[in-house]
Parts: sequence; C-alpha cells; structure tokens
Amino acid sequence: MISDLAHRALERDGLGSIRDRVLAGERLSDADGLRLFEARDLAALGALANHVREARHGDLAFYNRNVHLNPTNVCVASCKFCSFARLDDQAASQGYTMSLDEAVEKVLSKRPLGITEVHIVAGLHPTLPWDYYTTLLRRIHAAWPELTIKAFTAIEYQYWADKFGLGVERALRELQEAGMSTLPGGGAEIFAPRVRRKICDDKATAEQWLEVHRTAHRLGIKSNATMLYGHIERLDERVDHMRRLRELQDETGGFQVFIPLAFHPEHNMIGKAFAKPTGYDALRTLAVARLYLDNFDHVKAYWVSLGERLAQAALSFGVDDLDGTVLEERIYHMAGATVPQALSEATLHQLIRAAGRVPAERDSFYGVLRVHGPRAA
Ligand code: V47
Repeated sequence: MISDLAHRALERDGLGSIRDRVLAGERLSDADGLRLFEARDLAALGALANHVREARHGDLAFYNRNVHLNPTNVCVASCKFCSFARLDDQAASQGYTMSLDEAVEKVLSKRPLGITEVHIVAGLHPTLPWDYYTTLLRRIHAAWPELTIKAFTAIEYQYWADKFGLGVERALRELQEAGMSTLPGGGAEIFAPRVRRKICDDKATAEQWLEVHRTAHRLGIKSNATMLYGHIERLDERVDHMRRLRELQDETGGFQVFIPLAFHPEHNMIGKAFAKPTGYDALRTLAVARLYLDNFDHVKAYWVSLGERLAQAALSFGVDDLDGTVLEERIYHMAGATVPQALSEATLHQLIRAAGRVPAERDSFYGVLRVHGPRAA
C-alpha cells in the first residue's frame, strides 16, 4: 500500500507516470531510471520501491549464516578503490597468503556455529598454481559437504582462464567439480568504459565480467551481481550498469540478487577525493535498483558496506536481504569500515524485527531454512 501522501509527492515530483507503470508491472526505461535517481522526495521513492518489495516478499527479510575467506590479498591488479590488495606477501606491507592447511582450517573451525555458506574471494596472485584453488575447494567440500561454497569473482576466473590457458568455461567447470556451487557478485564495479579506465583499467573488462556470469549461468551456476557506487561514476552510468545486468538476466535468469556496494574511501588511492556516499544516496540507489531491475528477485543491503542501521532502514526502501553474519570480513574493514567484525544471528533478528519485518534465514539459493515468526523465541 502506498500512502496518499506518497502518491501526492510522486505526482508533485513529476513521477506519476513512472508510478503508474510500476503499479501496472511495466518495465522502466533508462530515462525513467535516471528520473528516479533525481527524485526529490526520498520517502516517496522509497514507498514505491517498498510496494514492489512487499509484493514480492511480503514482510520477510532474508539473511544467512556465512563466513568469508580471503586466502590471499596479493593481487597484480591496481584497482584504485581497493584498500585490501597488496603487491607481495610481506608482513610489513600487510600482504599475506594462507597455506592450504590454514585456509581450510579457518573455514572448518566455524562448523560449530551453524554456518551454511563460505564466501571465498582472493586477489589475483601472480604465482599461486591452479591446483591451490582446486585443492582448497576440494578439501573444504570433502570435510564439510553441506556447506555451500560461493567462490571467486568473475575477475579471478578471467585471470586464471588466461594465465593457465584454461578458458573461462573450463576454469568454472573445474572449480564446480571441486565444490563451488555459486559465484559472488564482486568485480563488476561500474561497467562504463570511462569509469573502468580510471579506476580499474588492468583487470577484466565489463564484457568479460558479463561473459563469465553468462557462462556460469549456462553451466547451471547461479550468481550475484554488484555495483560499486559513490566515486567518479555519474548517475546515468549507474543506470547503464543496471541495464546491462537486466539484459543478461533476461537472457539467462541466472542472477539471484543485486547488491549495490557503497564506496569506502579509507586507505586507497582515490579515497581522499571522495566522502563516503551519504545515507540518502544509499537509500535512493537501493530503491531505484528495486524499481528498475524488474527481473531480479532480490536486492541486498550488504550491512558491512552500509552500516547496520542504514541497512536496517533500507528494509523499507526496496531491500529484502541483509547478507548474513559475515564472519571474518576483511575487504571493507581494511577500507575503514567501523561496523562490527560480524553480527550474531540474534542481532540480525533484532534489527529486522525492529524494522517491522520477519527474519527468514535462507540458504545460498534463497530457499527459506527457517522463518523466525514475529517476536517468536
Ligand atoms: O568487487 C573493494 C568492492 C567488492 C572497496 O555476492 C569496495 O553476495 C567499497 O563483491 N569500498 C567485493 N567497496 C565484495 C563483494 C561482495 C560483498 C558481499 C556480498 C557479495 C555477494 C559480494 O567490494 C569488490 C569491490 O566492488 N570494494 N574495495 C572499497 N574501498
């Protein structure tokens, strides 16, 4: 239900026609997307996105119990927004590469916590052999077969496909055989060439990122999609980014969720020039995503990137997923995130309930494992 007040605010902002098309279930154009980004009344925009969110998911707010593993931060790419990557393994420069035993043990040690997913992302390490990655997944999978392995970004697959002469499909197949069953959405950044040239010109291109995901979808591997916003990109470039994702989703249906990632400015090459995106920008970006990406089931507010409070508020701006407990996160904490290192399930429940939603623990494919009914123990 959209309140009369929100209806009137949308009319006043000249968004009446977009509202009518959203309510009729019609697809929005790129020009509509841009108009929504420029909407003056954030609450009215949020109400429209909330309408779509509730039509799809009712009051449910999803989360999972997950742990992150970053086996190395050594990386040959020089993404200007990244605070995590190092050029070598030297402790003095905070570079590291885990031994296989160490990496496997880090994951297995979380078994008593009821974790259902491990999210693995590394750097583009110049010398680790291919069997480091296949063995890593094979060992985790053998020791803990029920754990879903969500592993490696499209950027890593493209790098290995070239470096080891495997091609993308074989790289994906070999890691799928080793235990990977879904791909995280990292590395997408902003697809527009103008932006990519300036912030990440020496890693996979937009076309390659999309092709890795297209190939994964063809192999039956579901994946996620991200967008890094709040740096040098323009609003029309955000819309262009989402359009390219929407087109691929029309083709394959393989994306599970869209995750806008708010830029964190500390300890990286471009941070000094930008403040962290405002709460206003975060909420409108999530709301526009919910309205524009009509073929995506889920929109996630990654609480690590937004902060718990803003992620909670986002549950009324089109968002239906907060990510998870996120044990062992490094990428954002090295970029100045001041959020806790992890959230307990009880805290996630509190945040969700206080926003008037019902916590639903999900698996990695949005199957509901348990709905924690209103105020239930
Ligand atoms: O690709 C790196 C981003 C991504 C910074 O698929 C930064 O469920 C902000 O993709 N400020 C990796 N962002 C994280 C990621 C992710 C996270 C949570 C869930 C999922 C999922 C995927 O983090 C990178 C890049 O876009 N990033 N540095 C920074 N300073």
